[in-house]
Amino acid sequence: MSAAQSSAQSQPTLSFDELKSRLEPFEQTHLLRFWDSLDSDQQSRLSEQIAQVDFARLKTLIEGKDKSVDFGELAARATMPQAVASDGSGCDWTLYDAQKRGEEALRAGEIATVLVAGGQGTRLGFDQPKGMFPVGPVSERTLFQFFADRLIAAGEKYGVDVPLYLMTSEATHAETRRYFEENNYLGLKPEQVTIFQQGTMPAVDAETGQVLLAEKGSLALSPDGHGGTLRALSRNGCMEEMRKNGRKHLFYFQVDNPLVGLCDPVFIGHHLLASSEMTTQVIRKRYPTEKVGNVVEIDGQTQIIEYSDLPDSAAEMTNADGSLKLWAGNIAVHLFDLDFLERMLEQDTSLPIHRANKKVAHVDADGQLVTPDSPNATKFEQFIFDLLPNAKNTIVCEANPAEAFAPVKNANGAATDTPELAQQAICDLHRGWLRSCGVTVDDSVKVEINPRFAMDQDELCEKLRQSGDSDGEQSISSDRYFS
Ligand code: UD2
Repeated sequence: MSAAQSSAQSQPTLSFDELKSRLEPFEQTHLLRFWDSLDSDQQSRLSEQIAQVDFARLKTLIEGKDKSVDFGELAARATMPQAVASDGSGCDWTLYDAQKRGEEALRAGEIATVLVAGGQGTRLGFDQPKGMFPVGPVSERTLFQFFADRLIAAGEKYGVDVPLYLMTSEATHAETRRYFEENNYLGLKPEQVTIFQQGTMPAVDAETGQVLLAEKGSLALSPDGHGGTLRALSRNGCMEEMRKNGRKHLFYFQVDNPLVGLCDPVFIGHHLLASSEMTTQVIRKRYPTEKVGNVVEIDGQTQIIEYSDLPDSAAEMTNADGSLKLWAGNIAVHLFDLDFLERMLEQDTSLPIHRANKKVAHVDADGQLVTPDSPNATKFEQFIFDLLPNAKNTIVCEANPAEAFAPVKNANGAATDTPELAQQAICDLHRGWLRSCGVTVDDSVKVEINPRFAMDQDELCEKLRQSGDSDGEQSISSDRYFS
């Protein structure tokens, strides 16, 4: 594993008086309420946590004095961004050109990848890091293994080791590291994988704005959202390392989508041929309130209105022909130019803050642990996609959800985004590939193709032809994993 890891840098422990004078102007001195009962380790942890909080900025957020946005109003005047369709229409070059250009960049080792995996998968009801969820319909491969296999396959195809930067949070870091270490980096080279931890933001009492204590000697901290990725990459030396190793573009994806087109040369090629600084992959939303951000154009700038910020009435707006107005759903696949990210870091471009009302356990003034059963706290998060309006020549590329999007979000039994539905989508896609190669396969048969066997339909047909397994003669009658 490369050197970068946890973000915490130890600071000298501040005295009670120093801490008090830091907190006083912001009316947060209650954080020292239990100071005298803490041992010296606990005191230094609390001191370190307090030293890392920008209380002036937090005050602005608590008071709501940062930009407040009327998303309904924005959506009403939004237009749709020009999108390159999956058949290649909507741009001045061909799919073939895009593929060649993307492959060139991959072969030249210009592409790095970043996987954001700091979330806790609460909705899925899985108590390990979500990447460890076994999603393979036949193989039971985990989500992490899906991504590793795809990177290995791309590496073999293009003759390079594509680096994986994997962002965790305090909740997922140790277990994720252990999982990679104990499983031989899932076949990747250890030096190809960098596991680093994202930053945190304190949770505050929704009524009073007071920062909550998770314990007598510890703030209630939560991950700062994937908007913290850029800061965390920089703090952990990953930006520098990428630069040193000649990387120019960063492929961003998230942990829950086994069908992600990781390192898809066509997507990379579109980005490069458009001279885009940030390119986003979208799907045509399947229903108005689908839980994906809405990619829109407002005042000439591409941006994303998150589903949770968008009133249903705006999500349901239609065009004269009855089609959905806000059709372009963000599937959290972005390609960034490293130059752009470095410029954003230099300018210290502050991403907007998004608020979420959550249940946060905390100790009260008497030192008693309170476990609320309704939301009591405000958490603050930043979103990486809010970088979009800052990027030049942004383009949006449409993908077919059946080929590129099967997120695992909710436990089986829910109506959408469950493991069962993702497994079905994987089997449907791979059955389709097999049939296109002339193989007969019944709908009831589960099939799964490891990208190390074939990355796409064309590779699969070629592979089957070589092994004499196709030409309409073969039929598959029981579940099969091609690996
Ligand atoms: C996300 C997108 C949404 C759409 C959808 C597609 C956001 C805010 N929204 O919705 O627009 O693209 O996915 O599936 O992202 N994560 C961290 N650290 C954090 C918070 C999140 O690493 O502090 C990771 C998390 O592990 C996951 C990803 O970010 O990989 C998305 O987080 P989520 O599951 O909370 O987002 P979701 O499904 O509401």
